Amino acid sequence: MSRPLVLVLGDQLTTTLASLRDLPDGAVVALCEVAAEGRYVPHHPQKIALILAAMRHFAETLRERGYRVHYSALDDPDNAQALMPEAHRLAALYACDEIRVVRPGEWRLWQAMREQEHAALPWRLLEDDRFYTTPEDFASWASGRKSLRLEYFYREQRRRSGLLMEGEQPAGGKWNYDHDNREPLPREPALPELPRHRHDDTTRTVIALVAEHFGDHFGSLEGFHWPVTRRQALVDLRHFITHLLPDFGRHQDAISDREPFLFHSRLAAALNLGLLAPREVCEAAEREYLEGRAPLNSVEGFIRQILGWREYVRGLYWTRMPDYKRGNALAAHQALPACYWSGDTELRCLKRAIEMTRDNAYAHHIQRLMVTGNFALLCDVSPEALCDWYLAVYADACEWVELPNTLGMVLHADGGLMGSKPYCASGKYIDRMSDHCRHCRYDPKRMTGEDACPLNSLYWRFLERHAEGLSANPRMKLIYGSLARMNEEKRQAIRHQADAFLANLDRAPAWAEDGDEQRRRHLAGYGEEVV
Ligand code: FAD
Ligand code: DLZ
Repeated sequence: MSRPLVLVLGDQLTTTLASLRDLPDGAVVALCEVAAEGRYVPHHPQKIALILAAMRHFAETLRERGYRVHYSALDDPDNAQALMPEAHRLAALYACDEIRVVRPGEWRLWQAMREQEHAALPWRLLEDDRFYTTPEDFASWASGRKSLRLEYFYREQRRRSGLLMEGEQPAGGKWNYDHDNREPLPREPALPELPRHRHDDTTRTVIALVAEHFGDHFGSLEGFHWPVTRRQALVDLRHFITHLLPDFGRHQDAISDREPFLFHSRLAAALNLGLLAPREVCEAAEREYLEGRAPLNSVEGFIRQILGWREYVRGLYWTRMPDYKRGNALAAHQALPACYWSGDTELRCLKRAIEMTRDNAYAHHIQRLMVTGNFALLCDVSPEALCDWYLAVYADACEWVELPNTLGMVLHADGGLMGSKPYCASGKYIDRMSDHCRHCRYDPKRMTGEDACPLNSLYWRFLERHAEGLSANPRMKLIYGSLARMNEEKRQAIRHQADAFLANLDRAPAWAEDGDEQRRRHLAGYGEEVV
């Protein structure tokens, strides 16, 4: 009989995980804290603390259920400090004859593990069945289609899952209620207190450990409030469903200068680590509609994010990697602005999104897409630099979901595979959807001059720069019509304004330059040249 070492990764904390089923006697389950995973991008300390605290609590749960568990703590003297070497060390220690692991959330690890499938100590890779779809399901949906738009995938998902379906028809007669979901916020939105989770000894120890080892990374540990056990994650789910879901839809696109979370669920981290299952979250939301406690526009909008977007980006990731990561359709090559690490900018919207990110390891979707994302798009930030930032700074960041959102949705660097047009916006958009401009030194109505919002001139510069590739796009016809009607004098003034802003923009040094070995291996994993 075989004696497997079952490696459970930091984002696989689910008791029904495929690799934990039907284990032979003598199997050893290993969870490994390793420095390499904390450093290959400079993860936010709250993200690292969340993962390590959740791993330690999960190991306890497994022990209580009778599994034989080996836990490699970060400060164990024998720890090899990288996932695969540590798994090999433990396999030798327990005389295991294979290593089993569920498909990891990053192509770099999956590829490295696949290369070991026929090694003397073979790695057996199992499919991750915690999603509604497997990469294989996505590939067969995508096969032969000209367009891979979310909307069609989502309808198929609704039919397959039966969620919000009335026989063959979508509940309420429409698939999508986004039209009702664009309300700005009232001046004083009534938001309930967030659940605060008690920090037990395990969590406190981890927070101190992270402060010691990763305290130099961007981000504060102070406001750590993430759920680190399934029980705590269920408290957050219940809080969202009861207090926030009814208003989730109508304020989904709003941005506040003061409130970081608004009516968003903050459940992505718990979902991505495996503390919650997408099915239970979607079904809990559906129940609120069926029992008359939440309106359809909110429930449909929320379910679409999980059943639609989350599954869709994962399908894209696994069927398009590793080429996907090399996409740079708009030929953007600039470094990240330094303010992404410091928050030091006079653009109020950008400053607040970065400060909220620093304090909470969180920003909601519209801040990611339309504030930090839009600014980076307009400043020609390279996909690599921007993706590394997003992967580092959010508690929920995992490459399978981060990369398509950043490279595809924000930067349009996949050439329009994911979105039919770039989400570029001027100051007018921020003014309409937020209260930032009231607190900003710039005027969103002005295009040029000292007080003009930089987003305005950058926006038109972006459109001019990409006219050849974008002006024929039917969804951009209107805006290119406006550009064509602008006289040359005005266009030139806007160009000067934008160029002057960009010339003075402080750019951060690429952190690959520090020679960090993990980072070099990470790049090498994607076939990039390492110099
Ligand atoms: P809610 O607004 O409450 O949404 C509910 C759930 O739907 C989320 O918890 C999440 O699981 C899912 N969801 C919503 N939007 C998306 C989306 N576009 N793609 C996939 N799932 C979605 N999400 C991550 O989970 N990890 C990431 O690394 C990540 N990186 C992103 C990077 C960029 C540039 C952008 C624009 C979006 C990114 N997203 C990512 C998607 C989305 O912004 C986050 O899922 C969301 O903000 C998390 O907050 P929440 O749980 O309060 O979400
Ligand atoms: C993100 C992360 C961090 C910071 N640390 C660990 C760790 O010490 N051990 C571990 O198993 N996983 C960690 N992770 C999550 C992994 O990076 C993640 O499992 C892979 O990137 C694949 O998704």
